[in-house]
Amino acid sequence: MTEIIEAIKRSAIKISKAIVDEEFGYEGSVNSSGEEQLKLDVLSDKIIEEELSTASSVKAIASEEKSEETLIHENGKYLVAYDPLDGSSLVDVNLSVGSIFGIYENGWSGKNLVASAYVVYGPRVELVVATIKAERFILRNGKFEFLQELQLLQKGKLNAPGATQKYWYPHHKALVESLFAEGYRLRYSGGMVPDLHQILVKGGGLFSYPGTKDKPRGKLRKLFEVFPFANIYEKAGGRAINDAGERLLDLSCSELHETTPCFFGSHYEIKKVREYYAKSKTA
Ligand code: P6P
Repeated sequence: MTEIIEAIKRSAIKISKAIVDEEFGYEGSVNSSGEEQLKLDVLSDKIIEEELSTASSVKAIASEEKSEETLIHENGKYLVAYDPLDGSSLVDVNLSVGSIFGIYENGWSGKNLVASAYVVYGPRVELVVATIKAERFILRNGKFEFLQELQLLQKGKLNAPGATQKYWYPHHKALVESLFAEGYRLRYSGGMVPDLHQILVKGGGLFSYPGTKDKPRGKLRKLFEVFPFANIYEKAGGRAINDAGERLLDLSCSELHETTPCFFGSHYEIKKVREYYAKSKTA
C-alpha cells in the first residue's frame, strides 16, 4: 500500500506542474462517458498510469478517462480506480481541481475498497489519505508534510448542493432549502474535490449530488469518485449514503462507470437527508 501512496504523491507533483505549465485546450477525443477530453485530462491520466505501473502491488488500474481496466502486474494485490483530473474544465477559470483514487482488493465494489485518497490542486497542493484515519498533508519544498487528522463535527455549517436545480425532485429541493433556512452557507464550485475538501476541513455540512429528473442515477461515478470519498468521510467520522438511505460503501458496482446519487456529510445533515427522502416515499 505504501508504494501506491508514494506513486500518488509523485503523480500529484507532476500533475500540479502540468496544470501550471501545459497549455489549456481540447485533445479532440471523448472519454468513456462521452465527455470531451482536455489535453490535461489525457496527460494526467498518462502520468498516473506510469507512476502506478512502478508499484508491483498493483494488479490492475481503471481510469475514468478509459472505458476498460488495464492489467498491470498479474500477481499484484490491489486494484486502483482513479479520476485523474476531476473538474478539469475549472482549470480554464483558475478554480481548484483534483485527482481521486480508490484502492480495492479482490473486486470493484464498495465492500472491496480498502483505502482511498485525493489530491487538491489549489493555491496549495494538498493530499488526503484514508486507510484507518483520514489524514491531511500539504506539499512544501517538494515533499508532502503531515498537517492534521480530519474529524467532522456532529453538525456543520456548509451546504454544497450539486446538479441542475431545474431538475431537482421536490423533496430534494425542500431538503436543500431547509438547510439554508437554518443558516447554512452555500459553498459550491462545481469541483467535487475542493467542495468536499472544504466541508471536511471546516468540520462539517452536506455535499449532495442527487438523482434528478434528467439524470435519475446521478452523475458521479461509484468507483472513481463516490466510494473513495465515502471512505474518507466515514474515516473522518461522517456518513455517506445514497438516495435510498443505503451506506454507499455497501453498494455493489455492475459496470465500471456506474453512477449513483450520493450524499456526504456530518451525522445531523445525513439524518435530514434520510428524513426528507423517506417522506418522499410516503407522499
Ligand atoms: P454539476 C465535475 O465535472 C464533476 O464531475 C464533479 O467534480 C462535480 O461535483 C460535478 O461534476 C458538478 O456537476 O452538474 O453540479 O455542474
